[in-house]
Amino acid sequence: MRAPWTRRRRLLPGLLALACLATVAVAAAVPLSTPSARAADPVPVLDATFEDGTTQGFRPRAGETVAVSTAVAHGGTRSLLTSGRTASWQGPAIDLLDEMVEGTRYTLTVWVRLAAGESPGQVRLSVQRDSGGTSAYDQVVGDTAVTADAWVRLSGTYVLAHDVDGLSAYVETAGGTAGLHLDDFTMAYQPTRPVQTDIPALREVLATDFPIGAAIGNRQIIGDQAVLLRRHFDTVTPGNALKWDATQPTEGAFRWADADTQVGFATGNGLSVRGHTLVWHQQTPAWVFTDTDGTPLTSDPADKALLLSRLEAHIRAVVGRYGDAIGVWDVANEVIDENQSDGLRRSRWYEISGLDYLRTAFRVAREVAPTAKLYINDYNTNVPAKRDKLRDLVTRLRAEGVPVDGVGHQMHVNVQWPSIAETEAMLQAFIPLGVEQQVTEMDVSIYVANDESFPTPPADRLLTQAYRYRDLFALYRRYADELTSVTLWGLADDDTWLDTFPVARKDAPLLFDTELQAKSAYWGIVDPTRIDPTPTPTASPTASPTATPTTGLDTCRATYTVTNQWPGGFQASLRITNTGVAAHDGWTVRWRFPDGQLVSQLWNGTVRQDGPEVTVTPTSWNSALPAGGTVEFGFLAGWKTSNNRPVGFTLDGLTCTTG
Ligand code: 9MR
Repeated sequence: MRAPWTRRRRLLPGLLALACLATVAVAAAVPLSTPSARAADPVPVLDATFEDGTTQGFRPRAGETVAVSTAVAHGGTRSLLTSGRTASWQGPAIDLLDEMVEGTRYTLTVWVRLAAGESPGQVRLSVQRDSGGTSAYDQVVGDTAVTADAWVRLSGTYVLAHDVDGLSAYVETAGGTAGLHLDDFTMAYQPTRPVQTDIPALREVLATDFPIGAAIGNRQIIGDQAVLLRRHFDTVTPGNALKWDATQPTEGAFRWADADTQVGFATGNGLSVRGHTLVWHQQTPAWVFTDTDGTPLTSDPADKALLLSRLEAHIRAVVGRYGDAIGVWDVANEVIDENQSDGLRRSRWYEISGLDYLRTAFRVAREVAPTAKLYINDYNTNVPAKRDKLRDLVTRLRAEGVPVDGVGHQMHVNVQWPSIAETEAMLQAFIPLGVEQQVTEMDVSIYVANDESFPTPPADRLLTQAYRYRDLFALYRRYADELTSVTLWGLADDDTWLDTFPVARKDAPLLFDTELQAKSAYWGIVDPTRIDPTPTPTASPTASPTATPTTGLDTCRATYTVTNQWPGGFQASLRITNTGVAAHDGWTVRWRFPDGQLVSQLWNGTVRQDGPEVTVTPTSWNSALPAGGTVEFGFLAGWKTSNNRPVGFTLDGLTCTTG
C-alpha cells in the first residue's frame, strides 16, 4: 500500500505541449550553459490597455467599483479606476484560470497610481488561488510605494504550482482604501532556459563532505525546477508546508496537501527531508494560544497544561504522519533572544510555559520518531552574544536529558557579513557539546543596507557573492566532520523570501539565477577558477582581510549594514576601513543617528551615546588599525518611527566615505 502522504500530481492539460515548445524555442536561441546569455523573449498571453473603453476582463474583488477612466493614462488616453474600496484587500482583479498553465512561468506587469487627491501609500500585486472552497494568496510583487502623481510599475514572475479551480491576479494596497488607477496590464509566458546538463552536480562535488539541500515549495517540484533540484541536491526542506499554520490551521483539522506532495516528491526521487518546524513563535495560528472562548492563555497551571497538550497532539500528528520519511526535525525554531539576560525569547510559548514547551516538544518528537535527529535551529548564531546564549541553552537542556541532537545554523547572510572567522567561531562553539551541526537556511543577499535596491544584480555584487560562497563552503568543508548537512534557503533566484524581506526588492541570494542557470556563486563552490572575473571585483570581505591603502584625500571608509530589523529594534554592523596612509591605533569612531535610534549593546568595542551622537572606542584586542586595515563591530539598537542610516561617520575626527 502507498504511504498516505504520497499523491500523484495532476498536470493541467497543455503543460507538456507548452514545456516542449519552451525547450525547443529556447534551445534554438540560447546555447547550453552560457551563464551570461539572456532569457528568451516573453510571449504575450494577455494585455489590457483599456483603450477600447471596456474593463477588458477586470472586475472588482468584492463590492468596489471598477470602471474605465480618462482622468489619467499610462499609455493612450484611458486607464482603469477602482473606487469605493472599503478594505485594503479590495481592488481590481482579472481571472486567469483559463490562461495559466500549471508549472509554467509567467511575467505579470501592471502600472499603478493612486487616484487624484489620495495620500501616498503602498500597493502590491498578488494572485488568489481557490481550491475546493479554500483560498490562498501569493504575492507576485511586494509592497511598493505609490503616489497620485506618478505611475509605478509592478512586475514579477509567477508559477502556478497547485491544482486550482479558481485563479485571479489582483492589485491591493498595504493599508487604507485609496482609489487607484491601473493601466497597461500584461501577462506573458516567460520561456525558461534548459537546465544545464554539462556542469557538475553539486551533490557529487560535495559527496565526500556532507549532503547538500534546498528549501522547496510546490513550485520547486514541477517542471524545470524539479529537474534542477534532482540534479544537484541530496536533501530538501519544505519551506512552509510543515509549519503549524500550514498543517493545523484550526484545532484538530489537519491539512496535509502541500506537505504530502513535497515529502512524496522527495521520497519518490531519493531525496531526504529535513522537517521544518514543530514549534516556532511565527506562523503559529492564534488558536494555539487562546482559550476555546478566545481568551489569551496565561501561565496558570491549567492554561499551561492546555498549551502543552496541544503541542503534544500537534507533534504526534505531524511527526507521526511522515515516520521514517523525515530523518531530521527542526523541533524548535528561533527560541533565543540574546537581549534577555537568560537568553530566552519571550514568545507566547515561553510566557505561558517557561522552558517546558521545549522539554515537551523534544520529548514527544523523540517518542514518535526515535531514530530522527532532533534539532534546535536559529538565525544569527554567528553573533557572539546569540551564539553563547544558544550554547548555554543547549547545554542546559541536554544536561536535563532533553534529547537535543543537533544545532541548526540558519546562515541568512549577505555579501559582506559575517566574517569567516566569526562563522568558524560559531561552528567551534558547539563542538565541545557533542552535538551534530547543520547549516539549515543559507542564502547570501546581494544587499548590505535596507535602502539599496537594484533592478538587476550588479556584477560586482555577484562576484563578491561568489567569493563568499567559495570561502564559506571552504570553511564548511574543513568542518565536514561536524556538519551533517548544508541546506540553502531556496533553489534559484526566481523564488526567494528575500524578494520581500526586509523590503520589497529583487534579491539574488542563491546559486542559480532566475533562468535556473549556474551563477558565479555556484562556481565558487564547485570550481572557483571558473568564477566569471569580468567585472571589476569589490574585494572579497574574507579573501582579502585588508584593503589596499590608497593615498589622497579619502582617509576611511564606513560600511554600515542593518543585518536584521524588527518592530522597535534592529541589529547592525559597522566596518571601518583605514584607506589612508597612516595608522589609527587606539581609534575613535563616531556617527550620528538621524531618527533617535539608541544603541543598547555593542560588541567588539566600547560605546558611548550622547543624544544622536555615538562614539565607539576599541576593546583591548582590536585597537590597532594600520593603513589598509579594517575594524568591525556590531550592535543592537532600538528605533521608533523610522530607521534611516547614520550620517557623519568619522575616524579620529576625519570624515569617512560611505559604501
Ligand atoms: O521561507 C519562508 C517564507 O516563505 C515565509 O514567508 C516566512 C514567514 O516567516 O518564513 C520563511 O522561512 C523562514 C524559516 O521558516 C525560519 N527562518 C527564517 C526563514 C525566512 O524568513
